[in-house]
Amino acid sequence: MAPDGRLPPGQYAPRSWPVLHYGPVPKFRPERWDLRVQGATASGSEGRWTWAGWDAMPRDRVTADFHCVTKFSISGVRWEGVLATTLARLVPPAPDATHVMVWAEYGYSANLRISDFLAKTTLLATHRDGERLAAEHGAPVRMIVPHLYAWKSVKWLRAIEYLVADRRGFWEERGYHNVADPWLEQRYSYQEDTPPA
Ligand SMILES: Nc1nc2c(c(=O)[nH]1)N[C@H]1C(S)=C(S)[C@@H](COP(=O)(O)O)O[C@H]1N2
Ligand SMILES: [Mo]
Repeated sequence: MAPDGRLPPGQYAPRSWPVLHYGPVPKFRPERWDLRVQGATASGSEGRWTWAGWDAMPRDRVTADFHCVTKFSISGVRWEGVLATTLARLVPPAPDATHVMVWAEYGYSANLRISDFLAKTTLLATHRDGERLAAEHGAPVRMIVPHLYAWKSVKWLRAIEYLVADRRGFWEERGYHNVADPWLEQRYSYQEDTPPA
């Protein structure tokens, strides 16, 4: 939301929070779950957390709006989880990393510029409004990138891959915008040919 309470252009506030995703809701099996930080890490080796390790990580809070490209926006969601900047301190990207691919269960993915990943409000969330995320909203961990359209807020997160060259994720390959700034209404990939005035 803008300071005066406005939503980005073309967005509306629905009565309740929709559940939206492609494919089935994965079953969370703590003993099989891990979270990996891979690709172009500074050390050259991968970071990996088990569920017990991840759940013991220090958590921060971010309150932000949530904007889906199908035009619903949810205002003032209180998220809690591990800041992306915290993760990047623990497993730093190589100096030449420019983007990240965020990977979910079943191969869903979304790409981010490293600057969007390292934004102050980008969070690997386990909680919303003080409660653990529901399965359909991405439990146990989902990405939250509040300043971009919500297809970048990957549910059922399993890996962060640092990239030295950009690659398009699941929706970015299927006609959605590579960057996805809702204030610039960057909805579709054809808009990439005509930069905003
Ligand atoms: N793994 C995964 N994450 C996903 C999606 C998906 O299909 N798979 N859909 C995205 C889209 S388009 C939106 S709008 C939000 C919806 O989040 P919600 O269901 O918690 O409202 O999840 C995003 N994260
Ligand atoms: Mo969406």
